[in-house]
Amino acid sequence: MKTQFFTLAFTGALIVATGPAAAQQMDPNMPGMAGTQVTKPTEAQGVGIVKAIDPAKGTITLQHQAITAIGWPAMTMSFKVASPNLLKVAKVGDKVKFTLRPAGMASTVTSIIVER
Ligand SMILES: [Cu+2]
Repeated sequence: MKTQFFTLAFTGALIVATGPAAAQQMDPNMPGMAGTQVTKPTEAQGVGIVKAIDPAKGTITLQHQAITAIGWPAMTMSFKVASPNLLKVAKVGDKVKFTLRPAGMASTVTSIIVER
């Protein structure tokens, strides 16, 4: 597509097309979608560093920055993942963007994008 034609003519108006909407694609394997119609956000975006990956438990430990959408401070914690495949996306030490389904300490990570 040639939609970025003449972008330079619009000084300072460059629009980043990879905002939150881009990260809200559903994982077709995402379980538990029924009964999640609540008013608080059903997804939140975070950024962090991978500290550990545990395929046996199906968890990833992230040192994440504050996630203001759900009122979380920065911390290091482990998350369940929506699919075991998510544990293959990143390795310890990677900086990642991730999407989570908030549920306190039982929150589930539903997508991971490695930032290189
Ligand atoms: Cu946390």
